[in-house]
Order: sequence, then structure tokens, then C-alpha cells
Amino acid sequence: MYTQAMDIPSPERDETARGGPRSVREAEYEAEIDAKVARGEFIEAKDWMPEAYRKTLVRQISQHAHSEIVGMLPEGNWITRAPTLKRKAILLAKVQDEGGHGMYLYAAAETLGVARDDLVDALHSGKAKYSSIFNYPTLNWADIGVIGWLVDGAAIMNQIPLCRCSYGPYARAMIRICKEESFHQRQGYDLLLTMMKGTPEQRDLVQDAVNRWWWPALMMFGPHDSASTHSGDSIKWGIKRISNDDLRQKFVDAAVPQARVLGITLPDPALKWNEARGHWDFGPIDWSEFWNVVNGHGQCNRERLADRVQAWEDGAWVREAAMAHAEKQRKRDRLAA
Ligand code: BYC
Repeated sequence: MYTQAMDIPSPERDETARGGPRSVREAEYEAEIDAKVARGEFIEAKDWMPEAYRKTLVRQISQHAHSEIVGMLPEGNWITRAPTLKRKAILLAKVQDEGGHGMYLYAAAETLGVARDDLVDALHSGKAKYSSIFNYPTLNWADIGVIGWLVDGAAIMNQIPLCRCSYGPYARAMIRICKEESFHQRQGYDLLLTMMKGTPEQRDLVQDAVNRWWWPALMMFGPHDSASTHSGDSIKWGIKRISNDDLRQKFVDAAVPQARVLGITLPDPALKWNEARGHWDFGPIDWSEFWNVVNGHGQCNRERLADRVQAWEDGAWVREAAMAHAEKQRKRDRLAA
């Protein structure tokens, strides 16, 4: 799996995508792809695929990769301020995992014939999206616990079905990512349980953090199904297995009993068990806030992008050194041959 970036599309398939000699057989290929998806088989990098399927995957996987590396920032901010050595070690490991998730996902996107530099450029220029959730600030230590509990909890709910996504390299990357997300969620919940057993001030910090993160966490699942432009195709192609709203409902149903165990109140007066539906009803989401953040006007959008660009520029010497080392190695190999 970790060499999957080498598994790039074949020139023959590229020719088909450009409408070359094999394009007359496209309908047949599409029927083959549909049958594979229906049988629950993976589509692999070297298989022919409809151009729209490839583009959707590049869009979703690269947005996902960007979310992971931008997602390192709000928590990274607290590594130096963790209250104990144990919490610092846990947070360091979690943030490193997120960097690793970004790398698996960029590698999975590269199998679709895109260059990583172009994806990174799209992020830095503000053209590419990343999850809305990372445009909110982390104001106190309880925010780190709440990110683990709610943000990683929402991420797992969304990502478990992606382990069965029809595109093999993405599905395989998601298996490992979900295992690590599970640790992330648990460490957050554990941190909050510890704070809730502490002083009244600590409990107030937890409640304040939950009040600020609850609604943005619900927005992570994307717009209401009726406003989700990509869901129809993505579900047809087996990329998305469950709709945005259904995943959001599953998340609310899981979070309510967890909130009770913690002893906090979720900030939604409309939250009510609905016997007939067998689910928790919840209040309306502020979609104007969601689109405002998605379109670049959230509290931290500018800061997050500026930090990513700065990190990229600061890391230039590492990339140059790696390239120089590889070149030296190539020369040595040539001489030896
Ligand atoms: N934020 O047609 P729709 C993590 C955009 S990382 C921003 O429903 P789709 C973690 C959407 O892109 C978590 N934009 O789209 C890391 C589309 O715009 P474009 C990241 C959003 O793709 C570090 C438009 O709205 N997880 O867990 O079918 C630390 C219409 O939406 C959002 C993933 O990326 C949003 N929340 O469904 C801790 C999972 N929602 O592209 C934790 C993989 C929607 O047309 N991604 N948009 O310009 C997915 O499952 C899907 O892409 C989504 C959206 C469910 C997010």
C-alpha cells in the first residue's frame, strides 16, 4: 500500500481518457466499471475509469489530504502547553499521525495521475477546499479534548464507510487512517473525562469548548443532502456509501449518550429522542455560517493558509537537500553500473 504512488495510470489509459483510439469502447468500459462497483470490487489505479469518476476522486482525496495537514495546526498550537508529559506525548503522536494521513492521501491522489506539487499549489492559492472545522480557534486546553471526541469522532463516522470506497488505493489508505482516528477519539474523550473529574473551573472549560465545537462538528458532514452537489454521482460510483445527512444523524445518536457519561450539556435545546424514528431529533444547522467558512471567511481561514504557506517555505531546504541526495545516489548508481 505504501508504494501505491508508483502505481500510476498507464499511457494507454490516458489516451482513452483523451478520447483516443479506444474511446469507441468507452460505453463497454463504463458498463464494466458499474458491474465492478455493484459486485463490491475495487477499481485500481491502472484500470480504465470514467474521467468524471477520476476527477471526483482527485477532488475528494486531495481535499481530505489538505484537511489532515491543516488539521495539524489548531492542535499543534497546544503541544508546548500540554499540562503533563503524558498529555504532551499523546498530542505529539496524534499530530504526527495527522501528517502521516496527509501523506497517505496525497500518495493515493497521485495514483490518479496528478502531481502533488499541483495539489499543494491549489491549497496554498486558496483554490482547493479543506474541512471547515479547522477554521475555528483552539482557545483552551479542553478544546484539545473536544477536538478528539467530537472532530475525530465525526471523522471516524464519515471515514469508516470510505474503507469500502470503490477506489482501491483510497479505501486501503482509509483502513489505517481509521485505526489511528480511533485512538485520537479515545484520547480526547479520556482527556475530557479527566477534566470533568477535576475542579468546577475545569468542568466549565469543557462545557465552554463543547458549546463552541458542537455545531461546527455537525457541519463537517457537508451540506444538507438536498444541497450536496456531488452525492448523487459519488453514491452511484460507490465512493460515498452513506449520505451526508444520514452520517450526521448517526453521529448525533452516538454523541448524545457519550455527552451524558461526561456530564456535559449539548448546546441544542431542540435535541429530543424521537421514538417513532428511533433517532435523536436535533435543531437546525446555521448553513450561512457553514458556507461562510467554506468560502474562506471563517475566523481562522487566513491564519491557517498563511501558516501552511510559511511551513512550505521554511521546508524548502529539506526538499532541496532530499533532491540533491537523490541525484548523488543516482550518479553513484550510474558509476557503479
Ligand atoms: N468543509 O457535494 P458535497 C480529519 C464542500 S480530516 C469544507 O456534499 P462531497 C482530521 C464540498 O467539497 C476530515 N468544504 O461534497 C484531521 C463541495 O465543494 P466543491 C476531512 C465542504 O465531497 C486532523 C461542496 O461543499 N474528512 O478528520 O460529496 C485532525 C458541496 O458538498 C465540507 C474528509 O475529507 C466541509 N465540511 O461531500 C483531526 C472525508 N463539506 O468540491 C481530524 C472525505 C462539503 O464542489 N470527504 N464541502 O468545491 C468526504 O467524505 C466528502 O468530501 C464530504 C463532502 C462529506 C466532506
